[in-house]
Amino acid sequence: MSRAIKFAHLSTITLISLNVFSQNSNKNPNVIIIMADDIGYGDLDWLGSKTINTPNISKLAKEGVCLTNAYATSATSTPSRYGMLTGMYPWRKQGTGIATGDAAMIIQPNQFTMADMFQQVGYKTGAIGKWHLGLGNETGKQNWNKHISPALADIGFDYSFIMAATGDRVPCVYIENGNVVGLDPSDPIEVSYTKPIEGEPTGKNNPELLRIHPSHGHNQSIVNGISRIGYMKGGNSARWVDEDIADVITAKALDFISDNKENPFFLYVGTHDIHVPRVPHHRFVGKSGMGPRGDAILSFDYCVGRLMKTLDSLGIADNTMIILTSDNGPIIDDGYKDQAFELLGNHKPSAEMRGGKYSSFQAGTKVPFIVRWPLGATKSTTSNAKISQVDLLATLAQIVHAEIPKTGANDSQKLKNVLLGKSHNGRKYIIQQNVFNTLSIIKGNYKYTQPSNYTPYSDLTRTEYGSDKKPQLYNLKNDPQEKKNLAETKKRKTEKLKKVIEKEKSKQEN
Ligand code: NG6
Ligand code: CA
Repeated sequence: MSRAIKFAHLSTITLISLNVFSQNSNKNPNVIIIMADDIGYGDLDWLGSKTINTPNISKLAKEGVCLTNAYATSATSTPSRYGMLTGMYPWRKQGTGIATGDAAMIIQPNQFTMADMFQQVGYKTGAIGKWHLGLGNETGKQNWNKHISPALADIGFDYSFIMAATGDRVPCVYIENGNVVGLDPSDPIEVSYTKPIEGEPTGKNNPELLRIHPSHGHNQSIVNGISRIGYMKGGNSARWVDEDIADVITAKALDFISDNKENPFFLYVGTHDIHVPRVPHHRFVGKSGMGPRGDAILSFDYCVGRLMKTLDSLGIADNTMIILTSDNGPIIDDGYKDQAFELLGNHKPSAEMRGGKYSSFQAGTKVPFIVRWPLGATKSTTSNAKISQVDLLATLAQIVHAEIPKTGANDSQKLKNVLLGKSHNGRKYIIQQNVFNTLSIIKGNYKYTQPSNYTPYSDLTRTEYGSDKKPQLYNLKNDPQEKKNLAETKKRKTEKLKKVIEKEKSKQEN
């Protein structure tokens, strides 16, 4: 079904006027969203850092707007990316938790996406890198040896070059426009998340074959001497080389930019850095002094620099908006023995916040957020306005003069002036979600977290998940580390914030 038919409920007049606008306007910026993986608020030198040197990101930050109170909707990847791309809170929809590598497509073709929005105003749209939002119609039923459908073309992307899920999940191959890249038909791919594949070694049974050992989980199929989550067989010529992932993703992004330099484009780049397994290219090995985790941050910075330089050399940097953020907060040990704890030194991935990836404490979802657009955004600005990644869809639509259908992106707010550093009037409140789908709300200086029976702490990830059987209320201004639960003493405030969440929850998903 063509996209125009899909969104026929946008009136014909609107569509015509939008097309005319896109043809006549040369002002609409190119938009690149760089979505880092698991990079924490304190992991980059964007607000001044003594422990990590990320010169390209520092430059981006100096030339743009640093949004210091910006949030991912969720403390893990799949829901977070779902929220950003659809403008809908992921907790409204079942099945948006951390996806397996053989998950069915989570965003439905009839759902309005950020890519649809850009297409409607004449942009070329691309998604490159980590996907983690499923492919095909049915979980576990994809035929990786044929064209996979539905895929990204069905939700608004003209071009895609992706990893199906994460670096630590099979299948460990790239998929370009629905087809596995470099596949030899005589060595077909088989994938299973339910049972081992006979005759295939695993990290559990064959640790002698491993060059990197898991610390927890990650003991199934072995690819490039690293055991992963899930089982896979075949596709040897198509398997990625972990050391090259960052360069491959960057090269594809640069090609997409060069191919589209004459027309407006929207590019979503999901880096694998700094998710596990952290195996950066040998150019970065040992360079951070913090082991693979720190080296992967340097690799990330280098790739951002290459993107920036390409925009400069093509003469399109001024009218290209780069948004750099992360899908969730940081984690130190996420399942491989890579010495991340041992070599951390004084570096503080969570900055001064409590928690990290998976957590409902602040470090779970409060992420780095930089916007650089020389022609449109204020230079060298820092803003403490509240904004969520869920707002990007409506905000970017506002900037490129696109319409959003009535049933789309309902949770996304138009915050153009906030994004561009011209106003400090952000959202009234932020709603965030931890790995157990427990919701928190931040309004004014207060933060309320729903009670839950889940574990408050994991020995394996060494992370506080923020769960508590009792409701939690913190004053983030006086107590940014969320140490003093005020729920008992400030009952009215607690009740009020609880009601705001309930009201949000009662709104329908569409
Ligand atoms: C967890 C994995 C972790 C990571 C995470 C998803 C184990 C023990 N842990 O289940 O390593 O893959 O899922 O990360 O398997 S995310 O950033 O893509 O959400
Ligand atoms: Ca992540």
